[in-house]
Amino acid sequence: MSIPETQWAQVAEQVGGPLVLKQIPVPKPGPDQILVKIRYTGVCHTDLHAMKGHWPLPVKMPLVGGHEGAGVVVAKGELVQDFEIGDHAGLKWLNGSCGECEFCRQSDDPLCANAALSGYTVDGTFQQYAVGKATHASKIPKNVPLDAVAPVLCAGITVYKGLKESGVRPGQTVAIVGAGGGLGSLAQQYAKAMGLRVVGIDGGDEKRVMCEKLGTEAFVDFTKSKDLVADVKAATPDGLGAHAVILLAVSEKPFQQATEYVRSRGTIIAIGLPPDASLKAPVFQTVVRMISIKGSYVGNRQDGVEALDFFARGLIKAPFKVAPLKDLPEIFELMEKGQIAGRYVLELPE
Ligand code: 8ID
Ligand code: ZN
Repeated sequence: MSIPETQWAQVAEQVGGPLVLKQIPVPKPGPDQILVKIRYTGVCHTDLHAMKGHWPLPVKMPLVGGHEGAGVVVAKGELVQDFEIGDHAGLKWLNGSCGECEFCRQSDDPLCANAALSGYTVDGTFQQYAVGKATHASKIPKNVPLDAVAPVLCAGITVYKGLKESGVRPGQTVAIVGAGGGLGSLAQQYAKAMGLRVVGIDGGDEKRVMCEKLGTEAFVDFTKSKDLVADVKAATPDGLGAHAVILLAVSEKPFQQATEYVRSRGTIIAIGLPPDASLKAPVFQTVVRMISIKGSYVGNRQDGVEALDFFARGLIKAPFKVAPLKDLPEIFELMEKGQIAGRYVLELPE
């Protein structure tokens, strides 16, 4: 397989952008890394936060974003045993971790203080060739389509992990806030596959129609509802509220509101990362209704294997639109306005 010296990439030269489509060198894999020829890569709202410098975590600049990259292994370091040239592989947010700290030892590798993050602290997958640590890369079976699987590599794994962290059981109801976005569309499919009942919360008719197809039993439109709390409670089968709330929205308000419609004994899972936002909950209600509030951050390697297995078994079908790499700036604009139902997947030039 011939590997070129240079390649096309979308590069943010400085915090705030803009993005520049340009030729950059093809990276060389280190001893424990694989080089993946990326065929498709999803566009996550995290990529927009990274370029804009929204979070209190320093971002590499210049930056090649992207962390939902699916492609073919074209080179590997001498220590790599689990991948062969020609295998299909996925590069995720967690590009690598130390393997030695307490968190890595206990399979909480996303919590590793020295984790390398694709498209944030190291260059990601908005380029034709990207590297990642082999132990943290995902194996993708050859019969799995690389375009549809790309969003699973962050959005799918993250929502699957969040649903597990919530502790909900089959038959119980989960409220998914931001159901019409990238993570939200996949969350509905995972929830359905896990035997859960879904109340979807988002805005606009395009997202409502999509959510009703994906598994939402009752959709609450936050842009139209006059009493969101009452509407969400009324949408649960017995009117008592959701057993779990999965917060995927990129705005602060739902993070303040969720305690009002979660059921007593219920769990709120914060996943969305709106800039400068706080979680707020009334102490009295939280105590006497025994509400749990937790954060959930991507997934560990086993969560990745499980989430991909749901997909490979045909249980996860979420809509996505394919666009060329050059369209990333326009996709970011749509994303900022909340105008994307589901996920965009970029196709890399051959
Ligand atoms: O590991 C993690 N915790 C993790 C992993 C991946 C992504 C966290 N994230 C974060 C992203 O950084 C981002 O902050 O999850 C958030 C959602 O990512 P996304 O799904 O890629 O974003 P999107 O496609 O833009 O969807 C967001 C949806 O939220 C809706 C929007 O309409 C959109 O459909 N939304 C908003 I903004 N305000 C809402 C509200 N008040 C709302 N939906 C309901 N109520
Ligand atoms: Zn992501």
